[in-house]
Amino acid sequence: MVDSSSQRYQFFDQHPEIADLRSDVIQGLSAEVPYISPKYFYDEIGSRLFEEICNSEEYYPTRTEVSIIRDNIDDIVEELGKDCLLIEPGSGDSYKVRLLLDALRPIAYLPIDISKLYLQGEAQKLATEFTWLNVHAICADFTGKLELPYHVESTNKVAFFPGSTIGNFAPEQAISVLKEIKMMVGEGGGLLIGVDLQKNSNILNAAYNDKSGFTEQFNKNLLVRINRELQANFNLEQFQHYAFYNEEQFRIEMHLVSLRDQQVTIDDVILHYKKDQSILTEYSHKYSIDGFQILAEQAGFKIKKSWVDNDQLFSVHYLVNN
Ligand code: AVI
Repeated sequence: MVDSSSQRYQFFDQHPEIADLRSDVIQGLSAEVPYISPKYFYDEIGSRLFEEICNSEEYYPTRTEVSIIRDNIDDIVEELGKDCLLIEPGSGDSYKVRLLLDALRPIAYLPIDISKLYLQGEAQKLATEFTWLNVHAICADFTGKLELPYHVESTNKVAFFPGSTIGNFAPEQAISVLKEIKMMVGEGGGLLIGVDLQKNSNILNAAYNDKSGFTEQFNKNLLVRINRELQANFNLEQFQHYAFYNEEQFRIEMHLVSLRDQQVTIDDVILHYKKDQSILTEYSHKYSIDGFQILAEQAGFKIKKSWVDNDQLFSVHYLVNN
């Protein structure tokens, strides 16, 4: 294991504000259109279920993005330029960055994640695995202000934002997230980003309704988590996973639908649900290549290059700030 005092591994704690699950959930569930923020999917069980989703036959985004990066790695490296400072907001398990590291040889890799222990574990693993790599982990919330812990003048900064996580933000919010990343990489910096594409709704509906039921469990795990952490009494049998592609809005919508009139308590708060009333849990926006390029331009980026797979399922773009 790499020692945290060694030069190659450094850890910077920006002490992100940890959201208050209780007040967020009660506020969301009491709204006119009840919702739970998708950021609460990712407790330990949810993160494991998400991995299962990514490996499922129906969920094409992960394997397609990986194959786009593998098939175009030389081209990608040429665009990004060797010796960059590679920054990954919301780095999670850092699985995809492994595809880039050997070819790109960045001067340092800066994973940013809100989950301190998970980030430390993953960052130390990478520093052990890639014996030449400087890993400077930053504990911060990437949806807030993004500030690097030190100043690098001479190197180009490149952010890596894979997985179409940008799709989980409504377009106006997505522009704000892109703007924040643009400020962080600064003049001359860039962003390598994965974006899921609009396509036949059968493929999309299947991807969010896998036969093994991982997405259903992932969705319902929100209620399991709320029951456990907030002493609530959601009956999992009385809520149904419902995910569909909204063709007018170009987005997957995930809901939990109440199967009957019912009452749920969270601690001392009582919530009422009518039969068929839904709790919105996630949007996953899908873009056309042009549509995403316009969004990126609205955030002030220029499109340097875009790559897609042969079936046009998914896209990877390199955007620059100059
Ligand atoms: C993390 N995010 C990009 C996934 C998506 O496809 O929107 C989350 C997910 N929700 C259900 N399946 C996967």
